[in-house]
Amino acid sequence: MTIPIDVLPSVEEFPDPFAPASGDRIATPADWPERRRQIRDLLLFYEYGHLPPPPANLRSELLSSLSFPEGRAVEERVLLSCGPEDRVSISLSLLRPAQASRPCPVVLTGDLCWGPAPAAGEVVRRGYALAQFDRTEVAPDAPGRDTGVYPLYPGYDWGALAAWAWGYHRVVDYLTTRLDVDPNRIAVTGHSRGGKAALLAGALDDRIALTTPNDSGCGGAGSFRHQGPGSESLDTITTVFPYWFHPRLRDFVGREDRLPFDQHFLLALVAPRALLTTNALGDLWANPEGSQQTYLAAKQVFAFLGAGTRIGNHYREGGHEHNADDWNTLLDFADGQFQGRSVMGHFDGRPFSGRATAFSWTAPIPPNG
Ligand code: GTR
Repeated sequence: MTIPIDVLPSVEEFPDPFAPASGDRIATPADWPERRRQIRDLLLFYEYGHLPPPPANLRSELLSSLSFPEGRAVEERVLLSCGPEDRVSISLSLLRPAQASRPCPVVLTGDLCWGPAPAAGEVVRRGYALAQFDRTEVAPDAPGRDTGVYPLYPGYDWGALAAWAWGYHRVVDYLTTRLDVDPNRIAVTGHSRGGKAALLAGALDDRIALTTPNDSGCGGAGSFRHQGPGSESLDTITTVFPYWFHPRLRDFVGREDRLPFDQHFLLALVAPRALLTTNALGDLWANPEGSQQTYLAAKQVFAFLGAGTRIGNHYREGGHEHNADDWNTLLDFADGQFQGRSVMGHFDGRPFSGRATAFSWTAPIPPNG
C-alpha cells in the first residue's frame, strides 16, 4: 500500500478498484469492505493525510433561535466545541421547518465562509433542514499550520481538505444527537474546494447517506489522469494550494501514471450510500469531462454492490458556481433517494460521448450473479 513512488507500477488507465496491489481480484461484494479499507488507506496516505478519531467531548450551546415569517422556519445558531481542551469550535446555523411531523432530512454544507446557500427557502419548503458552517473555522484556507486544528493534533499529517472533512464529521456528530433530524437522511454538499472536502467527508463517514460535491474538480470528482481541455492539473493545484493535500501528492507530478488510484477510488468509497456529482459544462477548470470518467468508473463499484441507482452525475450549462439550479438538482436527487421516488433517469449525465473510456476493466460478476 504505502510503497515508495519509484516502485509503484505505471498504470496509464484508471486503476482497477477491484484489484488489490497483490493477490487476486476481488470476486464478491463480501470482499468489498476489506478492499474499501485498502482504498481509503491509499487515498489518505498519498493524497489527503490522516484524520484524528472523533473526539468524545462534543458539546453544543444554543446561542439564538429565530422564527421566520408565518412561522414556517426556525433558524438556530449553535456553538459546537470539542477536541483537546475543548479548543475546536464550530458555529453552526441550522435552519429547519418549524412544523415537521417527523425528524427531517438535513443538508449540510461547510461553505458558509462564502456566504449563505442561495436556496435556503427551497430547502426548507421541501421539508429539509439546512445546516451551514464555516469550514475555515476548523482549518484556515491558507498555508501554515499554526492555527485551526493543526496545533491541537500535532501527530497528524492532514491537509486542509482532510481537516475540513473532519469538521463536517463533527457537525454530523451533533446532528445525530438532535431528535428533529433524521440520522439516516444526512446529506453533505459543498462547492469547488468545499466540494472536494464534502466528497472526502462523505467518502469516509458511513453516517452520511448522500454525498453531493459540486464542481469539485481536481482533487475532488475530477480525474488526475483524464484531463479535459483547460482543466486544472496535479502540478498546478499542488503548486498553488499545496496545503490542501498531503505533501506526498506532489511527488506524482509528471508521473500521474504511478498514482495507485484515481479519483474514482474516492467516489467508490461512498458506495453503497448515495452519491451525486454536479458539474457545469462551462467550468472547464473543474474538468467536467474527467468527472464523467470517474463517474462511469465508480458506477462499476456501485453496480457491483447492488447500488447502481444510488450514483448520479449531472451537468448544467454555465460556469463555476453553486447556484440555485445546483441546489434544486441536489434536492431532486435527495427526494428520490430518501423518499424512494424514481428520478434516476435524469442523473446519468454523460455529455462527453464519443470519448474513449479511461478504463478497460469492468466489475467482477459474482458467482451466481
Ligand atoms: C481554484 C482551484 C480549484 C477550485 C477553486 C475553488 O482556484 O484551482 O481547485 O477549488 O479554486 O475552490 O473555487
